[in-house]
Amino acid sequence: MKGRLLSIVVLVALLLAGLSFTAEAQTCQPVYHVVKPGQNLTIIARYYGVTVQAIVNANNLWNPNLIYTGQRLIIPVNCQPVTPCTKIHVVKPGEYLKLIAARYGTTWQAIANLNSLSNPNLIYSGQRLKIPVACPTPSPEPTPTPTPTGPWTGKYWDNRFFSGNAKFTRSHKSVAFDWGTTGPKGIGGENYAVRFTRERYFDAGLYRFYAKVDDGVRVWIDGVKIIDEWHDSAPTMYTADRQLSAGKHSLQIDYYQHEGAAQVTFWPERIDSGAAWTGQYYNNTGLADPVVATGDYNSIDFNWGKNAPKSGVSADYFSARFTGVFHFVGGSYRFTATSDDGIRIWVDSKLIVNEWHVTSARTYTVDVDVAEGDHTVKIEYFEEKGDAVCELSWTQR
Ligand SMILES: [Ca+2]
Ligand SMILES: [Ca+2]
Ligand SMILES: [Ca+2]
Repeated sequence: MKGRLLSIVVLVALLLAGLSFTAEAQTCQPVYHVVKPGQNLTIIARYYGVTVQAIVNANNLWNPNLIYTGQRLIIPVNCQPVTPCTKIHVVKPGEYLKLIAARYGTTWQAIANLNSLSNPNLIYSGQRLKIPVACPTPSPEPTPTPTPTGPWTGKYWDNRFFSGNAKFTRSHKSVAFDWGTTGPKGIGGENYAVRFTRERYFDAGLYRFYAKVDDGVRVWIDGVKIIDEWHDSAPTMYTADRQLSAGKHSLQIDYYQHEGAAQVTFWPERIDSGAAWTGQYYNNTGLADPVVATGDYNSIDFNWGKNAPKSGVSADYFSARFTGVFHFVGGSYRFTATSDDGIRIWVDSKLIVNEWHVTSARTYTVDVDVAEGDHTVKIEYFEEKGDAVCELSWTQR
């Protein structure tokens, strides 16, 4: 009789343990969201990783565009039944279930249940028991360190207010984006903000900073705000002029897109009289010393005809070298050169035009990818006789 009673108690205990375990395993708390000002269903759905339709269904919303601040929404988050995690314990001599349970911070009933022990008092040395343990929280996917591909750091928020943490960070060669209505990858086409930062060297001089955006933009140099156009807008160009000392300066561009199309392009340009090009002339066609004249120019746009380019230089059988450092925002550029007679052009160490021969005036066109940054452009030119022409220009494609 006593033995039977004990069996019943044990059985009830086992049943209870089983029931409570089952209940725990299935527990899935409903998630509620209280709508805050400015939030719409798209934002809320994205935040919880569910679809707008799922929220609409869960709340019987008749018009998904009509939600109000303070409204309490059920969020149908994915509710996975919890699978208990276990580890194996090998029973040692003298151990009993309660002792083992205490060691693992569980109950003997839970162990008995998990191992379908018909008699929890009957365990033996060497027996392998499954022990319910807390599941290790899955370590978050290691976020791959973005490979630095450029001097700009872009931090992207999926809201217009830089609120909360940035969704991701990317590096960029330049700030020149036309995202249209699709938006940056991983963000969507509307309601986002990007903060671009970098340091760069500037020669001393007067610079014009250009920002062409849809919608809002703010620009800082060394922490001083120089452009403040924080409003919705069709694509608009804003500029600000600043005198800079030689050295490194920090740049920050805050940008936001509300709705419709989106673009942001930023670049600086030196606008003071600091001549862009320096030139040296030689009285031979092979750039052989000595230099017989020099000149500073803002553009290479020479049509000397039958005249000499400068006093001290012959009208025929001369050569010249022009060099300048220019800032490129990065991308594909079309270089157009016209020459009578020969011309060679380099961007940094890359020879992009090599037409070192006698000719009447001819125009050469070449498309070159130029990374964002300062680049040295060098022209070598020679005139044999007759007319003399030397011109170079480029445009971003
Ligand atoms: Ca827009
Ligand atoms: Ca000539
Ligand atoms: Ca000629």
